[in-house]
Amino acid sequence: MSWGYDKDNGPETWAKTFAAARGPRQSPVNIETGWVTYDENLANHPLQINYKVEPSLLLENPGLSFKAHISADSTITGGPLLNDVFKLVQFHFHWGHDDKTGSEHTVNGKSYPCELHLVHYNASKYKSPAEAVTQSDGLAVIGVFIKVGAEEHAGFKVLSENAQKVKCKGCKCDTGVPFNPASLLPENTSRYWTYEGSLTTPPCNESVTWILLQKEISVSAEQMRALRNLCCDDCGATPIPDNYRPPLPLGARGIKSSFV
Ligand code: BO1
Ligand code: ZN
Repeated sequence: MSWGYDKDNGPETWAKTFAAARGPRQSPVNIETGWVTYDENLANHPLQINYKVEPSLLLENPGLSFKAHISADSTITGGPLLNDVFKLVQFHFHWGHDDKTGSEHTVNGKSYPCELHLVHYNASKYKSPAEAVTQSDGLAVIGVFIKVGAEEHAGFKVLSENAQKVKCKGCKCDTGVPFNPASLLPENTSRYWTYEGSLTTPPCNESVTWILLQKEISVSAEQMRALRNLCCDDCGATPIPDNYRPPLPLGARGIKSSFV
């Protein structure tokens, strides 16, 4: 049986098959804001996000998520990444069947309905994402919390309007529509939390510098429904289940903030 989010193959079972999932720096975690320490180095050497327009947005339904492939030279550097340049490879979402749960990280125990992950690899040190994923400083993921509100999100529109084209597991689609991943970021990216963690899905490698933006974005209920309509089978009969891993212990780790 392959891993998933059901009782018999869900997050509680992953550690049996994937050794890394038993490790000391697993993700996600709960961000207890009272225990976070401000790091002035993060403010003095700001995170720089240099995203480019994708000439044609490529979407995929891998079965348990909704993913976009990146071909443009979009990068981030600075902040906790110091002078290493990390290249954007893909972004994807985690969500719940209703608005009560869905995010992987939580803030003071609070879940958001959805969480966006922009996945980058350390191109200063490694030749490919495949090489980087086994290294402790190999990946950096920007997490954006998503809430559901009255207003439509302009940047999310291309995604929600094209999601139906990859309704079933295994579907890929070249939308032919230009898309800038920066359109999914909140206005303010200077306030974030950061810590050393892992992939939140198997094989759960402990290779991720996490950057969680404090400011969330808001999508409409209809836009959120477009994600919930995606299916985890090849005939479009079964909706993708809640696809978030619950928070793991922080252990000996600390979480730093770029803001007071
Ligand atoms: S996440 O952002 O922590 N949810 C996450 C989870 C799994 C992956 C990436 C991010 N998987 C890895 C694959 C690699 C691939 C890389 C970039 O994604 O294990 O094979 O190169 O797409
Ligand atoms: Zn993810």
